[in-house]
Parts: sequence; C-alpha cells; structure tokens
Amino acid sequence: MSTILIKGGTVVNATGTVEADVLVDGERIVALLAPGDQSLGPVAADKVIDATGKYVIPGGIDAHTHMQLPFGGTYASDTFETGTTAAAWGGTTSIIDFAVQKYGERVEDGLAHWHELADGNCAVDYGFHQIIGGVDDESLKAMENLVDEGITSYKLFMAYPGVFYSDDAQILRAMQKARELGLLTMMHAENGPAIDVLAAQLAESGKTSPYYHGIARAWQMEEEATHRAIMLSDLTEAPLYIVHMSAKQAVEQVAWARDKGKNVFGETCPQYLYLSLEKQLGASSEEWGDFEGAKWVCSTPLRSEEEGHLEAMWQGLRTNDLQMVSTDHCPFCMKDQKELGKDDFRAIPNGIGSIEHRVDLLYQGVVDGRISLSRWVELISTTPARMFGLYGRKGVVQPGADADIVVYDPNGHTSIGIGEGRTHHMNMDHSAWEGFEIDGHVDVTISRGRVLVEDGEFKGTKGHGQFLKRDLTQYLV
Ligand code: DUC
Ligand code: ZN
Ligand code: ZN
Repeated sequence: MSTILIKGGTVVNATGTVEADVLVDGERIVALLAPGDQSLGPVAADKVIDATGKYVIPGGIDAHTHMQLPFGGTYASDTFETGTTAAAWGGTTSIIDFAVQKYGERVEDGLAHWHELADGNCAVDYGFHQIIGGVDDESLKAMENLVDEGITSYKLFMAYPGVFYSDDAQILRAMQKARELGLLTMMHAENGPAIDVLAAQLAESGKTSPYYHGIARAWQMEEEATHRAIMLSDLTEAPLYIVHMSAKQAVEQVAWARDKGKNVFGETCPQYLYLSLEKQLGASSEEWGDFEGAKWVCSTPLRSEEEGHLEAMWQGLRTNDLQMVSTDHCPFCMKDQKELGKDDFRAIPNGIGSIEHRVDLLYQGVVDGRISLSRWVELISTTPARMFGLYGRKGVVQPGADADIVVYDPNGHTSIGIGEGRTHHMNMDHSAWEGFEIDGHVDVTISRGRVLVEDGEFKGTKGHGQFLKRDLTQYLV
C-alpha cells in the first residue's frame, strides 16, 4: 500500500472550497490537512503531488455511457478499454454503462454478457444500469434480482419501436415492479411511433439528410413523452429519471412535477448545452457535403439555438430543474458506421462520443459564468454519486471516500479534437467537439489511489477498474 500527499491545492466539493492537503493511503482518502499543519508531526508520503494554484476535486462520474452498444446494424466504436481510458484522460473515474436486454433475450443473459465485455477491461470503476428491451412476465420477474446484483436502476424506451420500445402498458407494469423493488426508472422519453411516421414522410419526400433527423424528432415528441412518463410515475409512485433531455418544453414538464414534490429528475448532456440543430446537424463540409451533420445525429436530437433550447438547459442546471449532466457516450465512426445512413438519415446510427470532455466542457461553464465552481463539482461527480447510490464512496473528497481525485488546473488549457496538438483518445475517426477550446486542464487523474494520468501520460491499465455494486438512489425527496 502506498501513500500520496496532494499538497497546496484548493479542495472543491459540492458544499464549498477549502485550502487543504489531501492524504491518500492505499485506495482511500485518509485525511484533509490544513496547509502547513505539523501538529500531528510531519506528514511523510511515498509520492507528493504539487497542486499549488489548482483545484483538487472528486473524480468525475459519467452515469450514462454505451460501450459496444449494438445499434442500427453496428456497434458503438469504444470498447470498455478504449472508452474508460478516454474517460481517465478527461478526469472521469467512474462510469455507469447500460447492460442490454434485447427483446426475446433473457435479462440474466444480457447482463452476463455485459459483465463479460467489461470484466478485466476497464481502466476506471464501472457500474451498470439494466436496459429492459422487452417488458413481459419473465423480464419483470428477472428485475427482482437486480438490486442484489448492485444494479439499482433500469432503462425503458418510449422510442425505437421494434427495437427497445415499451408501450404504455409495459411501462406501467415495469414501474409498478420498480416501485416495489426500489429501482429507479430511467426513461428515454420520445414518442417513437409518431416520430417514425414523421421520419418516413420526410424521407419519402426526398428530405434524407441528417438535418431532418432533428426535424422528425420534434420537441413536441419529447414534451409529450416526458409528460406521459411523469403521469405513469405519479400513478405508480415510482421515482423517474428522464435521460438526455434537450427540449425546453420537456424540462418545463420536469420542473412542473418537481414543484409538486414528485421524485422526477432530469438529465441533459454536453451536446444539448453547446451544439445545435442549425450549426451542427445542418452543417456541410467539403469532405461530406450535407452528410457532415451525421457526426451529430443522436437522440434526443440537437435542438434549435434560436428557439432557446440550449439556454434553457443551462438555466435548468442553475435552478436544479435539471440535476444531472451525463454524456450518453455512444460513439460511431463516420467511415462504415454513420455512412450506413448516407442516403437516408433513418439509417444513421444514433450517438455522439463525449466521455473524455464532460469535465472540461462543464468547467468552461464556470469560466463563462454560467455555473459556480461548487455546482460544477456537484454536476460532474456529487449528484451522479447520490442519484445512483455511490455517495460517500464516490462523489466527494473526504476521509473514508475512495481516492478518486482529479487535480484540475484553472490556468491550463485544453484544445479538443483530433487535429494537431489537440486531445482525443476515444475510438472514433472524428470528434464531435473539434475546435472547442477549454480554459482549464485535467492535470492528474487518480482512481482508488492509483495515478492513471499525470504529466500528459496515461499510466493506468485495463483491469484496474472494478465493478461497482450500487446502493439504491440517495437522491429521493
Ligand atoms: N440515443 C443515442 O443517441 N444513442 C444511443 C441510444 C439513444 O437513446
Ligand atoms: Zn436513450
Ligand atoms: Zn443512452
């Protein structure tokens, strides 16, 4: 067991900041010491990290990722190894990925397969949510084992008919079961059947470019599904978490439910804070023509900046109408993957890769005066820990917690992208964030007392990351 002393930094937790040295022994934080305090004698450590002028924060927790997800005839291009390595580069020390049960498959088999994919391959700690892609008697019964497996949340889809879709009757039954078991229901809230009709009408009239993905998946489809999910959650008293929200009207629905004291929570993603229907989904390039926009085809879709959706997401984060920012990391290359939809946006695999950049992109929100420093830490680490039953172990720099620590330099700089001199470690042939400049930098990433990134070098290994058995949500009102 070795010890690390992180000296001279400003410790930032969700509750505030303090000048303190942080002592790590083995996998845990054992003390926060007032700077220069020798009252307990000199502190000796095997390794000293100088954090003067820097922030010392709890490692990021990305609670929504899809490594190797089968989607649209292909697979998300990051493996657990490449995706979690990129996570470490960006200051994220835990992920929660979605184990998949496809329709017709046993939940137990889908989950076992996900364990096989991740086990021994992760550079950082990982947990699972369970996708229930076919709600029936058998899968409802299988949900009864999830809490013991350390999987305390599951996801349903109101979109993607014929793939992951659940109808209202299935949602009702699953929520009744979730209420009984204490599981948190995560919902992809878009009206899939109606979207599919709109998408077919657009494609048949020759509107086949990526931009029309955003038109077909209209905000009304997100607002309506969000409202419907809230009412089913109200009826069943099952806590509800709406994933990847992008429409301001849908956030209003969440705010409405929360104002009534309901256990309804909302997550947005960096892409809905910074990227838009007009600039990205509607983009053209020399290389790809108007297919350039395929880089940003994800669901829910990027929304209109002019209509105020992006601004509304930032506001939701300030007011806590939205509690969470996860990436929905689901990367696909342009070559051979996004290209599947070259002639028809409906065949473009949905997803954006961002796992490496969430901590930085949100820090830029601090620099730009959109959120406070403590809110940054709350969003990147503390709330995900509380929401998904990890708090105390993760999400805070305090004695007893896992030594998942990031030294963040507010005077550093990060140029995002695959171009010369830029950062990019995700397994993709492009970056959805090319050219983004961040006024800060992840200097050191530590996971359970092990330095993973330091001096611009990756020092971790696949297999260091352990499976996180999670407790029930700690965020209920
Ligand atoms: N949305 C995406 O963009 N990708 C994967 C699944 C999803 O719901
Ligand atoms: Zn989804
Ligand atoms: Zn997702």
